[in-house]
Amino acid sequence: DEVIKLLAVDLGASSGRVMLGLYDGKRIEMEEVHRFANQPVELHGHLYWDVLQLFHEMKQGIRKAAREHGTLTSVSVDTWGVDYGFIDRKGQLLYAPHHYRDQRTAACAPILEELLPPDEQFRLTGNQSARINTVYQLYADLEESPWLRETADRMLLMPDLFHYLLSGTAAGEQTIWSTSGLLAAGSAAPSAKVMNRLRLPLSLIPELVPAGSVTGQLLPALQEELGTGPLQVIAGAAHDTASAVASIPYGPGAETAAFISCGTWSLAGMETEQPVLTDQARDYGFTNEGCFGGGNRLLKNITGLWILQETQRGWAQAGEPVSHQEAVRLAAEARSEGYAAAVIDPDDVLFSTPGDMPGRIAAYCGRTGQQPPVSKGEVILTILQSLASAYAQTISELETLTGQGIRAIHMVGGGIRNELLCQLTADATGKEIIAGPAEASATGNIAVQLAALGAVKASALRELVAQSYTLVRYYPSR
Ligand code: ADP
Ligand code: LRH
Repeated sequence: DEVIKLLAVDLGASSGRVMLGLYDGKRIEMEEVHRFANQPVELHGHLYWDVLQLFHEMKQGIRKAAREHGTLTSVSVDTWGVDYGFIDRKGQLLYAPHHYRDQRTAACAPILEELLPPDEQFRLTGNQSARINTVYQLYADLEESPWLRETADRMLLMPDLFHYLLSGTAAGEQTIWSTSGLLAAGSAAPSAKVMNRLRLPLSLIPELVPAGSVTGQLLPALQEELGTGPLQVIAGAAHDTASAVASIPYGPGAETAAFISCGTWSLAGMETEQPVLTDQARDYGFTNEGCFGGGNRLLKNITGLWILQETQRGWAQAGEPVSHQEAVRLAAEARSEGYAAAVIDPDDVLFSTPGDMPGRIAAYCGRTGQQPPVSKGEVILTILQSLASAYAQTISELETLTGQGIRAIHMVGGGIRNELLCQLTADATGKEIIAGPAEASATGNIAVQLAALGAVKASALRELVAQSYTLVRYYPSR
C-alpha cells in the first residue's frame, strides 16, 4: 500500500510544531519535523501574535518535510481559540493580530456587558462569557479603532488566517468559530442578536465551512519556494481542542467517558449531541463548542499548565531553570515528604496574565488563610494538586449536568507526559484514567485530514488512533 504523507501545523502556547503524519492504511505514525517558539510579542503595553515569524517557521517545516519525505498530500493548521486578524479589500493583513492575554478588552467589557449580559451571551451562543472571547476583542477593536469599519474587509480567526496565507483562499472553519462567542449556539451561523446588539458588521465574517473541508491548494509561488508539489490546504478541525477531541481513542462505552485535554489550558468535558444551555451549566462555567462531524463539546476551560509554564519561565529568567522532568521529580519528592499541598483556584484572575506565579500563589494563600508553599517542589505540587482538584470538581459537575455516570477519563495533550498529574487526577476523581495521545491536537489534525481526503471514514478515526498509540492507564490509589 502506498503511504499517505500529510502535515499538521499545531500552534500551541508552549510551542508551535510542524508534524508529519504517515498513514499506511492501518496506522498513523507521527513524526516531528520542526518545533519552534510561539511567544506573544509585547509592544507598547499590548500583546501580539508574531504572525510573520510563525509563517516563516511554518515554511521551514514544510520545506524540510518535502525535502526529506518527498510528495506530501496536504497540510492543515490548528491553533488555540478566539484570536483573529483583519484583512483589507486587497487581501492584505492589516496589523499584527492581538493575543487573547492582551488587556485591551478590560476597558469596554462593562459596556459590552450592559448591551449583552453574560447570561444572555451564554444562552444565545452556548459560549461561556469570557473577556478573552472574540466577541469582546472585536467589540474593543471597533470601539478603539472605528476606522476598521471602513478598512477591514474580513476577520479571519488564526487558523483561517494561516490557511489564507498558504492558499489565498479565505474561509472560516466552524470549530474555531465555535469558540468566538459570535455564533448562535450549536449552529454554523453568526447570532444575529449578538451582531446587532453590539453593532458588529456581519460582512466581516467569512464564509464558514465545516471541519474537514479542502479549501484550496498551496499557492504556486509557495510550491516553488518550498519545493513541494501541489499540496492541498485543508480546514481540518482548526481549533486545537477540537482536533484533540477528534483524536480521543474512545473504546466501548464512549458515552460514559469524559476527556481532559492537558496543555497550556486544561479542557475538561464530554461530547454531547446538543449544546447544554441550562442555567446550571452556565453557573458551573461550562461552554459549548463544535466537534468535527457535528456534535457538541460540553467543556470547561480551566487555566491549566500555563501556571506551571509561567513559574518555570520565571525560574529560568532568574537563572534557575527547571525542566519538565525535573519539575515532576521535585513535586513527587515534596509529596513523598508528606507536604500537604495548598489549594489554589487556577481560574482566579491572579493567574491569567504573565507574571510571577509563585508570588501570586503566596498572595492567594494569604488571602485564603493557607500556608504558602516554600520550596520549588512544594510550589509545583500545589499547582498540580490544584489542577487535579479542579478536574475532579468539573467531572462531578459533568455527571450532574448530563445525568450520566462517568466511568473513565481520557487524558490527552502534552500534560500527560507528567505522570504525577495523571496519578493525582486518578486519585482526585476516583476514576480510571486512560492517557494518550500526547500530541493529541496534531494527531486529530492529521486524522481529520485523512477523513477530508476520503482515505478513512470519519466514523473510523477513533479506532485508527487507538491502533496507532499505546495508551497508559492510571487507577485511583485509594
Ligand atoms: P500546548 O498545545 O498548549 O502548547 P501541550 O499539549 O504541548 O500544550 O502541553 C505542554 C505542556 O505539557 C507543558 O507546559 C508541560 O507542562 C507538559 N509537558 C510536556 N513535556 C513534558 C514532560 N516531558 N514531562 C512533564 N510535563 C511535560
Ligand atoms: C486551548 C484553547 C482552548 C481555548 C483557549 C483560548 O489551547 O484553544 O480550547 O480556546 O485555548
